[in-house]
Amino acid sequence: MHHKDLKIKLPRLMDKIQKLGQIGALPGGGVCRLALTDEDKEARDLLQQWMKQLDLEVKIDELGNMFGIRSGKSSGPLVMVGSHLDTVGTGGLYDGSLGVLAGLEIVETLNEAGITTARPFAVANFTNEEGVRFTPDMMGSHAYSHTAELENMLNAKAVDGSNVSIRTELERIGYNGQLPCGDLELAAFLELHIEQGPVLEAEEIHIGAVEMVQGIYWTEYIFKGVSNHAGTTPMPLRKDAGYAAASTAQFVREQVLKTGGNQVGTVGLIELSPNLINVVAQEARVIVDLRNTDEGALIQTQTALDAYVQRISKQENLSYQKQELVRFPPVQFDKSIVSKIEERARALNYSVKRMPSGAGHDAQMMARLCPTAMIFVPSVGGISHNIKEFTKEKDLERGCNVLLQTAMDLLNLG
Ligand code: HGY
Ligand code: MN
Ligand code: MN
Repeated sequence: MHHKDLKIKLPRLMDKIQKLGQIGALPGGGVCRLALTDEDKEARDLLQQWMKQLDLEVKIDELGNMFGIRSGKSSGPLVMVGSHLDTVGTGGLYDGSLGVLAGLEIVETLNEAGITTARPFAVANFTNEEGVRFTPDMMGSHAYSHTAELENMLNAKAVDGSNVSIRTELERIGYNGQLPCGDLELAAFLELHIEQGPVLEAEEIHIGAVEMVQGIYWTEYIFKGVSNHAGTTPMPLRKDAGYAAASTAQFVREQVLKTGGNQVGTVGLIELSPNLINVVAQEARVIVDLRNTDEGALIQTQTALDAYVQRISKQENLSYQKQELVRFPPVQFDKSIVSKIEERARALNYSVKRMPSGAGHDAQMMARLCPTAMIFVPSVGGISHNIKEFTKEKDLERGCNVLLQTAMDLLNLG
C-alpha cells in the first residue's frame, strides 16, 4: 500500500486523549499537570506503558525527556515527532498532548499496515514545555538542542519559591534518565499542535502550515519598597512597591500598542508582599511576557520597558532587581517541510494556510538542530491555556493524517 492511502484511526486517538485527560483532571473540566508533579509522573507512566505496548524502545534522558523509538531499515538519523504532556494550571486536553499521542497513533497505523520505514521513527515527550512551575519554558527541548546548559536547567528552582529544583523533582518521580541529553541524532522533527489562536477557525481553514515561531522574552522585576500603614503614611513619604508593579503593567500595554505590528505583551504574574489590604506593599514581583515576530521591534519594546522600570523605581524611591528568564529569538521553520505539509494537506483535500505561531513550542528549539516544522489545527474560539480549550474531532483527525503523510515522506528518504 502506498503511504498516501494510509489513514489514522480517530477513535483510537480520541480514546488516548480522553484517558490521558483523566490525569490531573480539574473538577470543572480541563487539566492541571504541572511539570514534574505527581500528575506529570502519572501521565509519563501511562505514556511509557503505551510506548511499550507498541513495541517501541523507550529511552529517557538526563532531563527526563522521553522517547519511544521504532526501528527502520537503516539505523541512521531518525525522524521524530513529539510535543509535551505537562500543562499550565488551567490546561486543556490538547495543548501538547495531541502532538505526543498523534505520534503513537502513527506508530499504530504503521504497525497495523506492517510497514517498515527506511529511517527509524521516534515519538517524544519533552520535559517542562510550559515553564509555569520552572522557567524557562520549552526547557527539555532547549537542553536537547544544546541551546541551554543542562546543569543550569537541572538547577532551575520552582517559580513559587518552594525549595525544589528540576533535578530533585526528576529524582523524586523517577525520570532522571541515563541517556545523555541530545544524544539521538535527528534527520527531522515535526510537531502537531492546536493553534491556540483564532485564525484557522475565523478563516475556516483546516490546517496551518507553520512557517515560524515569534520571539519570546520573559523578564522578572522585583520592586523593593517599605511596608507601612495604609492610613497614616502621607502619600509623598510612601515607598509603594505595589504601585510600581501596577504601573509597569499599565506601561506594558501602552508600549505594546505604541510598537504596534505583531507586538504582544502580557503581565500574567504579579505578587505583592505582604499582600494585605491596609499595608503599603514592601515588595512586588512582576513577570512580563513580550513577543513579536520582528526581533528588532521586540528588543526595542524590551529596552523601553527596562527604561520605564528604572524611571518608576527612581520616582517612587524603590530599589529593584531584574532577571532575564527567557530570551528566545524568532525561529524560521524548514521551507521544504512547510511546503511538504501544504502539499500533503491539499492531497488530502484539506484547506491549508501558511502562518506564524504566537505560542512557543518545542519545535522552535528543535529547529536549531534539524529541519523542523509544525502543523496546526483550529482551536474553537481561539481559546487555550484555559479549561475551555477545544478542538473538533474531525480537525484532530485531519491534523494527524497530515502529520502521518508528512512524516512518511521524511521517513522514506533514506
Ligand atoms: O509560553 C508559551 O507560549 C508555551 O505555551 N509554553
Ligand atoms: Mn504546547
Ligand atoms: Mn501551552
